[in-house]
Amino acid sequence: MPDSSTFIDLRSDTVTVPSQKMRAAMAVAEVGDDVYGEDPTINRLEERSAELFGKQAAVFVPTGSMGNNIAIKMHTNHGEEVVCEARSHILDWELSMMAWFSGCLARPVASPSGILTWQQIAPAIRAKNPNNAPTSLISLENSHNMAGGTVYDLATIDDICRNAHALGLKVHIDGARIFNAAVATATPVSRIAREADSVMFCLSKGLGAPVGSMLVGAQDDIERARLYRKRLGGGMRQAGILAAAGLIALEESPARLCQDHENARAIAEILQVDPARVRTNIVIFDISKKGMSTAAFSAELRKRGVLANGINATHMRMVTHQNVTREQCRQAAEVAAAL
Ligand code: TLP
Repeated sequence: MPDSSTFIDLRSDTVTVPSQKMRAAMAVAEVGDDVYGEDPTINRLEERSAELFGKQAAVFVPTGSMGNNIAIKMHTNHGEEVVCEARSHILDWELSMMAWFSGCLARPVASPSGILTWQQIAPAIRAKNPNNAPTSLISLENSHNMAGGTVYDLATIDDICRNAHALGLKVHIDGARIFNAAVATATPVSRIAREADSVMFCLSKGLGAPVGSMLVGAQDDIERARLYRKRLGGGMRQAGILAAAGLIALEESPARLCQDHENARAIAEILQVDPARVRTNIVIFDISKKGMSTAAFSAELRKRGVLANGINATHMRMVTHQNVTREQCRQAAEVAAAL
């Protein structure tokens, strides 16, 4: 077994570690009590995030999961329905928080690409009658994690938002990796987000900050979001230390995401995954012919110095990020291909 420092870690882009520049900025960050709105570094990060996304306001949250669940809460009432793709993070990976915290039911719509269209969503919207719980929110995941980092085109998002708004429904984007989507489609995040009511994005994934996500949206929504954040225990006081790294992530990291995308395509080629399907930094591959569980496959990879997880019984995932080189990605893919 290789020692832990030599593993090629492709389990997720959440494993990235902060750069020396981030650590230096963290050490000298100006801080204050953010629950009083007095942390100047957090205030700067929130203002800059709102500006970049073309929204009125933003709030710093510890995790993407918290950001998504605050968004769901602020757009819904108990007993309502949320339309989302069938493998979306808010449905499968957030511990039923939609039910537990917001009292809402997910109405999943399956799409092989992870990308929804209005034509697919419309039949899932409950007709207004005494037998149906009202639909209040549509949540889109861009890029779509479990579909392999797939991305929305603008026309599809705009169309969903226009139709949703005409029916009085809100649209949230789980943009944990929206900067990857922006790079893949050569579109500014402000344009992707233009018609949506809120966007959550993560600083702590491909952008490389150690901790933190942002929720952006309308002023009055974000004011309510601050109360929900406090209720969930997310009032983090002198967290400007974290925001300092977040500001560097926001300004500097998007420019390098194209390298992660190229590295993912290099992995895809070796594993004979159609590279056209790999638009961002995630490669998903089928090992069902191997007759081995994904847990066992992961264990075999680990013995050979590669870390990657299964996403279900038959499919493995590799995620590229700033802390793995092209050569390491190729090496990891060769190991998996040989297996
Ligand atoms: N995704 C993680 C795991 O939870 C699966 C990963 O390794 O990819 N939205 C999307 C689309 C995500 O992929 C994630 C994390 C989140 C939200 C939640 O972010 P955190 O982990 O900060 O709560």
